Amino acid sequence: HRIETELRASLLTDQGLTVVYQPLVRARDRAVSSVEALLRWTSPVLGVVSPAEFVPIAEESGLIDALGLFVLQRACAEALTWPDLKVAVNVSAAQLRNPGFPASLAGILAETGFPPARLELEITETYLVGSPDVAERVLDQLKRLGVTVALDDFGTGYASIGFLRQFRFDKLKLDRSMIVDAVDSATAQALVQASVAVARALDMQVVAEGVETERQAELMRRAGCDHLQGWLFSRAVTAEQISRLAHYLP
Ligand code: G
Ligand code: G
Ligand code: MN
Ligand code: NA
Repeated sequence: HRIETELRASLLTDQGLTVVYQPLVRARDRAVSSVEALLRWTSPVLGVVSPAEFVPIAEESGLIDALGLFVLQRACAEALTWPDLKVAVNVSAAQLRNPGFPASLAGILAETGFPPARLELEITETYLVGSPDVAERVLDQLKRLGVTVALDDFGTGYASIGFLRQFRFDKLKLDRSMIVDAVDSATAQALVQASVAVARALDMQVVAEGVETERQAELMRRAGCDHLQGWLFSRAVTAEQISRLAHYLP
């Protein structure tokens, strides 16, 4: 596969792969509360390729381990210069299924000196459904390193109340599709409120993702979401832009 060949080359030469950061804001006052790291790739041969396209190929080809560690290492190194701002990194199911992952993560934290409490791992339910008991042990292992965990893309699949109870995520990220639907569907709105109630009962913070309009933001704030993320507030920006912004944090 062309994407696989080029991605391997970019990883080997450490060229063309960058990490950008999208701010999350506190719903109450819209102060920046954390950032999500997002991978970007400009291949010298293929041009800009979206992670939506190359991450699945990396997962199938086994490149995801190296790619995932690249993002973690880069995010930890860059975020070290931003006082008190937490950084969330997406970790794919295939990456978590590698038994060496927790040790690799511990190595990156030790090498960069990044405080584990400032790192959050975003995990999708795809990882949990296959073998929930293995997943539970791995998540416990990761949490013992001092990092926090967020359940990403909630509302798109099969995650149940039982799952939320078993896995003890620190944060629940409501998928953009739920937020879009809530604007003109009372049912969708009720589902957001119910999700917030479940999260509250389990002591999880709630994030509304993909907020693009003022109307959505206000609706999500009133529904009880703690944090908002989306183009209404900011697109993903460079590490340098985040570090400049960090001077103005509360
Ligand atoms: O940032 P963007 O909308 O282009 O991302 C598209 C998809 O790729 C999203 O599902 C996002 O979670 C995923 N993605 C972006 N960066 C990373 C990454 O560093 N690791 C993994 N596993 N997925 C990522
Ligand atoms: O799967 P995950 O939630 O990690 O995906 C995050 C993706 O959502 C990123 O690729 C990011 O570019 C995208 N994103 C962030 N904010 C918005 C938004 O307001 N609208 C849309 N359509 N996408 C967004
Ligand atoms: Mn995410
Ligand atoms: Na998401």
